Amino acid sequence: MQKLAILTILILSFYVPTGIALTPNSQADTMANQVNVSDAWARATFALAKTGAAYLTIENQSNSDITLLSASVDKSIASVVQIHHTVMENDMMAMQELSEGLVIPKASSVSLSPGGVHIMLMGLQGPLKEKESFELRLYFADKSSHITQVLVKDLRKKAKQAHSKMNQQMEMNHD
Ligand SMILES: [Cu+2]
Repeated sequence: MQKLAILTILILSFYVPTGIALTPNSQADTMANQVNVSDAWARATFALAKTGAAYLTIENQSNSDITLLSASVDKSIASVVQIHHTVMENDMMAMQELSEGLVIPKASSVSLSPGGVHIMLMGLQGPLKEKESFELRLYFADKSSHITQVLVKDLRKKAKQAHSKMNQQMEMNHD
């Protein structure tokens, strides 16, 4: 029994400092603590759409490169979330997953925008409706994460012509 008590004390003495380091108020230099995410928005979708896309700007305020590895949303929004980039393949626009993640170089910003890098929402549970919003969680290479609110905007109303061809093609590639 004495051995067990000593073991317990040993374990506790290891756990207590760790517990303090992981409190939410910690100023730990995690990647998530060193990014500023802004302008997060998603395209409103058609009623039966199975895919959607979200865009945002990530500013890396640290002096080291930061890698955005993946993202997730609640299962009530979409079943799969991937980071995609857009490439030309045989004169066609195609989307590919950035399986290694997206690097945000030190002390700079990267903007995800239509026609370029985007957060792909697959297996939409329902349409993304204008003015609604949802939480998007971004995961970085050090396993830290950051939650941002994504606002749904309807671009079809404002920029019908500019987007029509490209977005149609991008949607087709995913269906
Ligand atoms: Cu995509």
